[in-house]
Amino acid sequence: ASAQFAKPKDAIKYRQSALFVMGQHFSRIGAMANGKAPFDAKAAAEDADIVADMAKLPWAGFGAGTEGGKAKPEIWKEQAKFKEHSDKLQAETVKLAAAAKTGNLDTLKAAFGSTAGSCKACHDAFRGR
Ligand code: ASC
Repeated sequence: ASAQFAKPKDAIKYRQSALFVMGQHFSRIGAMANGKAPFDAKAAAEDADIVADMAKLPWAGFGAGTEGGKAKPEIWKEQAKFKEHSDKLQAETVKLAAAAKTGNLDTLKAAFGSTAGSCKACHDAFRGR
């Protein structure tokens, strides 16, 4: 997988960039879900589609020999577990995008909560500082 990148640093920058863009759009949904921003169903649906698209990308940036950044070395030692987390996130973001399309704030809140739970579970296991 790292062969897709010219240098390990590029893989690290790629995964961090995908996660950053995903986080920006996920946070906008979070602000609506938590009542810190007015609920705009159209914007939430657009944000959620971007989150679901971005959620597909970071994993290619965690190939062999790309240890570094905030990623814990455990990622490369527990690859099945890491993949479970990344698969779970992708499944949750597909549900988030569907929830956002209903235009119902309570539905969106529930999907936001379970998606955030999958972000957190992986961060707790595999993100250092
Ligand atoms: C976010 C974000 C995360 C998750 C995580 C959930 O909005 O950027 O990484 O939610 O904080 O606990």
